[in-house]
Amino acid sequence: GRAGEAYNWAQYYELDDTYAWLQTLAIENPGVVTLIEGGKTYQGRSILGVKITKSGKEKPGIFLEAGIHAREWIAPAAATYIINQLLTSEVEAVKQLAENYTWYVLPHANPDGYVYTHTTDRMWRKTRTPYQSCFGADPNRNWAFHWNEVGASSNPCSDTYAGPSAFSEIETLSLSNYLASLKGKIQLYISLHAYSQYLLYPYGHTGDLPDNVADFRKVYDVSIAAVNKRYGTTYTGGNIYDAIYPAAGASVDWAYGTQDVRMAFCYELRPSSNSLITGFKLPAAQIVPASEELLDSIVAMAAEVNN
Ligand code: ING
Ligand code: ZN
Repeated sequence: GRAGEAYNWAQYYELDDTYAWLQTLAIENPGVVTLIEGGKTYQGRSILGVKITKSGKEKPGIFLEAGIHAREWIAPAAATYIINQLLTSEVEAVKQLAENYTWYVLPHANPDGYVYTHTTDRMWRKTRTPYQSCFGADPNRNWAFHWNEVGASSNPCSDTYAGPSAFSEIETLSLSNYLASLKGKIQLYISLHAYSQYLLYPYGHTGDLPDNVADFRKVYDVSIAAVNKRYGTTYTGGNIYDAIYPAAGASVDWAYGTQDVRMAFCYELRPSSNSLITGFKLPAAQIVPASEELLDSIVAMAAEVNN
């Protein structure tokens, strides 16, 4: 960030700036904000996040994972916006959201990749593990649930390389171990991506629908209605396989398929797919509106998940 300026949502930050901010939050909010390490990276970084217990007590968990794809900069920015709102909002619905749940938020599920988008290649998506003549596996194709069955590549140079095996990436392996350590505590798993303004639910590996698809559909409906309210932003979506494309080995499918979470969703944030804005380069001036409408949607989602 710019020297001397407080952390804010008018700009995109580098990894170290956000990690420093998370550390400050833990110091300034004792008993409410705890630093968590969701895992490690190939280059030895920490997947740093926060656990937020606003009421001071353990509540049903919501897990928010962002930045698994390095170039989708709006995702970590929106995740830190939500952290800040959970801690500071005076809006009754947001206060309730903070108090009624234990929150686990990881703004950067792929730190090595994110650093690389700042230093070298703005359009990098994957991890940075070396594989033959190329680098990285797609951390959203690397999870051990119907791994590499469809919609993933076995070519290490592909952007959707599934990796040499399920959980080959230390990022997904360590994060999955962290999630497994919380098994039974997480009610709702949310993964933030960009772009196209979609709200997606399992599965990615098959067009067969989850057993509780009627519940998913209800939650989906209220969530896309809520995202539209503030600025008229239109989201569409549905089950991953039919709404966008077949894609096996994603985090939401693993969470829903193996971890007994009640529901798992993926938001593909702004811009829309037919926007004139280059997809992954959402102007920083849109961080706030994109995050406000996302929070509106998550307020509605969390309320409906319990109905
Ligand atoms: N889209 C997601 C991707 O990993 C997705 C879509 C979401 C697939 C959830 C599977 C599960 O391809 C982007 N833009 O990354
Ligand atoms: Zn993505």
